[in-house]
Order: sequence, then C-alpha cells, then structure tokens
Amino acid sequence: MSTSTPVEALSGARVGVVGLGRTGTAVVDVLIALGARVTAFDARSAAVDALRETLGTATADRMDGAVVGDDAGIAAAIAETDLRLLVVSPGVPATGPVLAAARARGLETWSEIELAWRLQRASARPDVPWLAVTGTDGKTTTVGMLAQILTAAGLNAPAVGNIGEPAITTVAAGRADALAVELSSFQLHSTHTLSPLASTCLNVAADHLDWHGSMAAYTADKARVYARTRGAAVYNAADAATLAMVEEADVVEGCRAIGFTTAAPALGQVGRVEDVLVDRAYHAGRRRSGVELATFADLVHLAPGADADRLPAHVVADALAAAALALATDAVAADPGAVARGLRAYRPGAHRIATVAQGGAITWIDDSKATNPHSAQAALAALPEGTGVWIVGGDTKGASFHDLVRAVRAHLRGAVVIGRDQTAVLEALAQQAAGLPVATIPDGGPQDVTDAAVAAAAAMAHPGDTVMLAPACASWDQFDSYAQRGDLFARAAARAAQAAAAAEGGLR
Ligand code: UMA
Repeated sequence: MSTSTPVEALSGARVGVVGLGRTGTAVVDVLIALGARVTAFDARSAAVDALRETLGTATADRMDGAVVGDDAGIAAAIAETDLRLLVVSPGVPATGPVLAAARARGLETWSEIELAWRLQRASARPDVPWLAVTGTDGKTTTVGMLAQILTAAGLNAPAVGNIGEPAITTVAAGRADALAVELSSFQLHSTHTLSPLASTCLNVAADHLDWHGSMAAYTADKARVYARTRGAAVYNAADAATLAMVEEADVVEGCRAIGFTTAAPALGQVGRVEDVLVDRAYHAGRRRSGVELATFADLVHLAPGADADRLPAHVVADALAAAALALATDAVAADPGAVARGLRAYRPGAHRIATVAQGGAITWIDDSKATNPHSAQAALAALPEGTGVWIVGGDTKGASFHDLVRAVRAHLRGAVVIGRDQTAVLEALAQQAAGLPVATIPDGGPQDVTDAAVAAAAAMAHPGDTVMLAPACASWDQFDSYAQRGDLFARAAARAAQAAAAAEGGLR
C-alpha cells in the first residue's frame, strides 16, 4: 500500500472519512482545519447530525458533503468519488466492503492514528515521543500506569488512543511532552509510518476474529505495533508469540528487545523478586545485578481488600510492562524513582472489576470492560466456589465460550444471558455447565435489557453471593459502549441493593 501523501499535501485534497463516532468526529475537525475537502460517510444519519452539532454549523458547512448508507452503499459511493485519501474509523472491519472498495481503487487508507502521527511529525514538536501499547488484555491498565509514571517524571503525558481520547485531538492541541498510546488491532491495521520510541504487545488471545477474518490476521495486525520502534521493543517473556513478533519486527537500528516477567528477571528484562519490581534491562550495572524499581507496597491499592498477598499477577505484569516502556524515555531514565511514584498515583478506570453496590449481603461487580472470554475468566475465577451470578453475553465477535465456561463453572451459582444473538453463549453453558440455572433476557433497549438482567440476577443470588457483569463480549449489539453498559448496570444494581437492604431491614 502506498503511504505517500504528506500531511501538508492535504490542504485542498479530497479526503473521505468513514465512521463519525469519537474518532471520525475528531478527524473531520482536524482535516477541515488543515484545509482538506472532506466527505464524511456513516451508516447512521444520526451520526451526521451529531457531527454537525459537535463541530458547529460554521465548521460543518466547510465539508464537501456527508453520505449515509449501509456498508455496500458507502463502498459504492467511495468507488464513485474522486478521493485522494480515506481515513477509516476503527469500527470499519478489515474484511468488509468499504476497505475492499478502497483497495480495489488503490486508495490510500489511514487510521486516525496514522493521521495523528503524521501531524505530530509535521508539527512544531516533531520529536514528542510516542509509547505504544497493544495486546488482547491489560492495555488500558498499562497505558494508565505508563501515563502516571511519565507524569511523575515531570512530563505532560496523557493516555490517548483506544482508551477513548483520540490521539489526534491531543496532537492538534500541541501541549503533550510524550504520549502513552493505547492501540487496538483495528487501529494498527491502517497505521503505516508510526515510529514509537517504545512499544509493546502485552499478550495475544483470540479476539475480534469477525473483524479481522482469522487469528493469523489479528496477530499480524497486533505485531504491527513493533514496526519502526526506535528505543525499546518490549515483549512478554511468558507469551512466546510476543517475543516472535519482536524478533520479526522491522525496528530502527539500535532498538533493544526488553522483556517483562513476573519471575526473576534475566539480563535484558524487568521482573519480580519476591515483592520487589526489579530492573535488569536499563541500569548500568545490569550484567551483575538488578536494582529496585518499586515494591508491592506501591501497588497494594490495586489488590482486593488492599491485601498485597492477593495482588493479581496480571496487575504486576502490567506494572512491569509500563516500567519497561517508561524507562526508554530520557526523563524516567534520569529519575527511575518515578516508576514507584507513578504506580502509587495510578487509579484503575471504571468498569474494571469495580464493586458498584452492596445490599442484602449481595455484592454487585461491574466488569463491563471484560469484552472477551479471556478477560472475563480472570474476574470470575477469583470468586469463591458456587457464589457467582454471572451476567454474560453481547456481541460475541465470533468467539467461542466453551473454554471459559469450563474454567469458571465451579465458581457459579447461575448465569443471566444478555445479547441479541445468544446462541454461542447458551450452547457453551448447555454443554460445559449442564444443570446450571440459566435465565435469558429478551432483546431490547439498553435500559430494558439492564433492568431485566439485574432483576433476574437478584432473583438468583443468595446472601453472600456476588453478581458479576463480566459479559465476555462487546457491547455494540445492544449498547453504545461498554461504558454505557457498565453505567446502566451500576445504577440498576444500586437500586436492587437498596431494595434488598430495605427488605432485610423490614424483616428484622
Ligand atoms: N460506522 C460505520 N460503518 C462501519 C463501522 C462504523 O458507518 O463499518 C460508524 C457507526 O455508525 C458510528 C461510528 O462509525 O457512527 C462509530 O465508529 P467506531 O465504531 O470506529 O467507534 P468510535 O466512536 O470512533 O470509537 C473508536 C473505538 N471503537 C472501536 O474500536 C469499535 C473506541 O474503542 C475508541 O475509544 C475510540 O475510537 C477512540 O478514538 C472502544 C473499543 O471498544 C473503547 N475498542 C475495541 C476494544 O477495546 O476491544 C477495539
């Protein structure tokens, strides 16, 4: 694919933008400021109205036009419009007709990340370092920790990208000293020239197979995070696939491969010795010994019940990955104490194993961010045997649930299944958890689905149980986002908990 158009050449050029959600809206805004002639495409007319509202009429009127149509309609319109470049939102699937039409026409296709990177390079501060994080699980935590470590070293370093803040908005504002960038496989698919200072793929497990078409295609897009890395390509010593990606990556001369491990670190790795996070990759005496970066005391606020003995291994791994990336910057290399200070300052985002209500001796946990089977498993497996009421289902993204159900069966009291198409989840429950009580929730609007699921879960739960929203699926079939799914759940759970507490009070 050609990647020849410099960002300066976009003034006066005809550019198509597909998808007018968070990403597309930010992209249209920047492209208009650059003087491009923008045609916007979306499947929903409401998205065009929302774009106009967000940008304001004066800016929106500077667009060439907006086309509303289904995938095939958008593909046909792209084939007919004389575009110089197409910027695609992450939701536009690699295997769909829109990208096929662009390929057939030989049209350059960029992600918002590609445009943001080029804008950065053409800006007054072209050397602001980007630290890029991908992986199936743990991206958001790692990027959050990374941003805090960089901030503790005195940098203005926001967390951007898939985390919810389009990178292009931050780059256009021009104030950041460094960017901690969460990248999804969708974003990486159409990113061609990004050259991060440090990069990592934390792990790879099956996810988003419908979008990519196959596990091989998904893995290949994840591996793109390492391309052109300048300082440190960080791999997970416990996941051989990530080391293979680093070995095969076309990095900049002089870039080092650095591992992270929750075991004792070998030379060239950061790792863990008892309750100490240790650097054997960066400091001058690393051939002989490691030095302390932080201890479990700096992470204890992330352990259930603030008990350091229960600190989940994946939290330690994410902290080590964040440290390995951050130490590639001059600021943190000169002040390694920023690792411990940053980890202490880090607070997890919402919707990640968050206790949202308690009442009638039932605990309600929002893990709406568990959007694939792999990440749901960790939360459910931590529950005592037979005490979990599991709210599961949604947009399956082509995943299989058999391994997950088998792994968590012993922890469950019952399951409440949501989602427009429940076939895959129900099949796995029937085959791997025969006899487990299961309630199914009919399709409906976000509020109705949530209320019905919470009522069914409340009816199933016994005192001492935990109701856990860990859907193992994306939210897109019934909700706007996993955040909306989690927020609605938290509110409904609070009402249910209050009612249960009041009933308990009444009985006494
Ligand atoms: N649309 C089309 N045609 C398509 C696909 C989408 O017209 O084929 C339109 C929709 O009608 C809608 C708009 O595009 O109006 C939505 O675009 P989008 O789905 O790309 O979503 P954005 O609002 O731009 O949000 C995206 C990420 N969403 C996805 O990857 C699906 C957000 O990641 C990210 O925070 C945001 O960009 C930041 O720029 C969310 C996510 O769930 C958190 N990501 C996946 C994950 O983490 O598993 C990858």
